[in-house]
Amino acid sequence: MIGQLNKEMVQYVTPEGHLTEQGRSCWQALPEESKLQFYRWMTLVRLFDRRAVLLQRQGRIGTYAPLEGQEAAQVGSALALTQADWIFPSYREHGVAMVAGMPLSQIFLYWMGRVEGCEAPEGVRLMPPYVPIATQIPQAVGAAWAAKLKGEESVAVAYFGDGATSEGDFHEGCNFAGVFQVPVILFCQNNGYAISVPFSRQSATETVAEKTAAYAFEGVRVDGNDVLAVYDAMRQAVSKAKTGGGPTLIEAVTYRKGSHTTADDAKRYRPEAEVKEWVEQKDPLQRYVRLLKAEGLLSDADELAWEAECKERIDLGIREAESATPPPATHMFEHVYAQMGSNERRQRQQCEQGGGQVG
Ligand SMILES: Cc1ncc(C[n+]2csc(CCOP(=O)(O)OP(=O)(O)O)c2C)c(N)n1
Ligand SMILES: [Mg+2]
Repeated sequence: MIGQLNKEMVQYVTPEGHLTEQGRSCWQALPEESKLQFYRWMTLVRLFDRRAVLLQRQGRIGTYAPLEGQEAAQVGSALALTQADWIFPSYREHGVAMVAGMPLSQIFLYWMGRVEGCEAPEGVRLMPPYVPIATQIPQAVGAAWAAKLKGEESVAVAYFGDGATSEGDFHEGCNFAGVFQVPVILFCQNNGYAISVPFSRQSATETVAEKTAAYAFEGVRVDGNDVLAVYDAMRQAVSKAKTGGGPTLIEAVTYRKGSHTTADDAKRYRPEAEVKEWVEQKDPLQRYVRLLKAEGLLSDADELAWEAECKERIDLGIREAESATPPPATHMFEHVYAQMGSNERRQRQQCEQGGGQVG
């Protein structure tokens, strides 16, 4: 609630896979197909992620930012959006991108360093991944303001991490969103770390959600490994924004099971017991599978069949990405400067003279 410090964490499904009281009413209102969609997307996202790490190890992609552990936060939130909504992701939001309609081949292409991986298909309102931390926040706020001025029924969502809340862009975005009451959702996946820096060294407040009290809009703290709770929090924020109720910040409390990127080693800064607890007891996919099985909606055979289908889709995505025509080397000069300096112009010329092909 506005003005209150929100430290409570909303949970609909316990780590054991049981519905809480709040969870049960949400569950009962959902059609069976939607219940299965959460599972299907989380599985596809997880298998994609594991495969991408392997491809990086084989030298077939450059660097990769793994998301395993954050599937529920991404899938639950993205499934509450429509094609009218604008998405401003960070570099770890492959799950959001997939649900939004980005083909797997293009997500692989992005991590192969290809510009084709940045351009979403027609009708998919997904920006390229933002690597400079928090820059997407004021941009999403601006897009939401534009939608409001145009009378468009859409929201803009900025996805970012806990580390981004230490940046000025976060606070400027929050301030503007609160003053102008724009239809924006600030979706923070608090995975506990900004690379090696724990949340306690980034923030004097215990939670991200409570920070919105200073900007006079609602902050909601939700169990980010609980797909149902995330979906419902996002659904409510979207509906509020579309009916003139203004911004919401959602803090999804989660954990990345692996390293920050394939260039990092998380063992050097995270206690083993902490990792073990999140991996073995709080896993978002296992928790949801337990619920589906207890409710008789999923069998072991269904699971195997869906995993096989995911594998086929991922294989196809890799084949498509790897068979894309290699770019001319001169591509490295594109999309960086509006006007190139004399050094870059000279280097580009040399590159062209050298044949301009790579790969
Ligand atoms: C403006 C800026 N400063 C520093 C970096 C280097 N950097 C890359 S990722 C990262 C940590 C971000 O942590 P968080 O926002 O929690 O997101 P997470 O990676 O945990 O998803 C930093 C500091 C950057 N990309 N941009
Ligand atoms: Mg983080």
